[in-house]
Amino acid sequence: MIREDTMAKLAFIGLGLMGTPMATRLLEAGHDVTVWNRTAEKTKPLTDHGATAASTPMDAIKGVDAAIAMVTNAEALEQVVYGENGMAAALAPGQLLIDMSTVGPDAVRSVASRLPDGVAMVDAPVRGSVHQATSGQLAIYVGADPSDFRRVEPILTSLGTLHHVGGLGAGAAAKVVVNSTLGVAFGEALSLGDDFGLDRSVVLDVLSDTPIAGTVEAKRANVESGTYPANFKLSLALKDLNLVTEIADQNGRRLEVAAAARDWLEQAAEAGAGDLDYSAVIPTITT
Ligand code: NA7
Repeated sequence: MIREDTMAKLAFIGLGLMGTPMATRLLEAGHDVTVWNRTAEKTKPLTDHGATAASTPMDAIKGVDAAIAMVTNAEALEQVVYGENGMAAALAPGQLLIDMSTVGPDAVRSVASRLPDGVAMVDAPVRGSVHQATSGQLAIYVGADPSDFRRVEPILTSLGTLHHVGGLGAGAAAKVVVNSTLGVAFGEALSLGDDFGLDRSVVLDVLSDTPIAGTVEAKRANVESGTYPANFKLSLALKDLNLVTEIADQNGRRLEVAAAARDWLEQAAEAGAGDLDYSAVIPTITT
């Protein structure tokens, strides 16, 4: 059980662009954190901050109150839970598995359905990227039973603002809904400005005063410099738009805007932009 009067003992699995600042914040909040990452070198910044590095996910979760996974996709989550030396082999009654990756509700429920008796699962994917992860300003969409929500609240609060959106899987669903708006409207607006012969900086200025202002502000430097260092990888945005179009397909629905966004992202990924920031879709649209 999580000791509400003290800090928690945690395992953090997955030290990518998001996992590294999130695990760092949990350490800074005073939690006792054991980390594991597939590429072992990435544990160094965390052990420098006082984390313990484990050699397998199974070792990482021994004796912890809760294990947090922050990995690429459903396949990676499956691997760290049920793969060789995965967490499931050592998860014990009373422990809690918190998935903060964006994998969709089906994957969350599938993982949860096979956990050992007495092990609870919560889905808690996040909106925001490296900057918000570093400053503890993520939006966290939590799918959990009320009692499990009360258990995760004191842990996740140092990472951002929690939104308890329903039972298991609801957090994952809310995140897919949020990312369905991860659109390409910005890129299309820029290309339209180009077609009209407007100056790029004028177009950026006028778009800064519209409902897509947040995106314009966050990505303006990328557009102006023509460089797209990853804050949120384009390949992950494509994964999310695939989750959107899959659920729509299952319901016999065609979401035209999401389908178009997915197609643009796929073209950019095929052109080699998968590891760049998702805003690297813009040159695919504008050229
Ligand atoms: P990154 O920076 O691409 O990091 C992905 C992490 O997932 C990284 O630690 C990877 O380990 C790990 N990973 C990927 N595949 C596997 C497998 N098969 N087994 C174990 N670990 C794996 O992504 P972000 O941090 O930006 O995003 C994480 C999630 O949040 C994602 O769902 C986003 O959509 C939202 P590596 O370092 O490559 O060895």
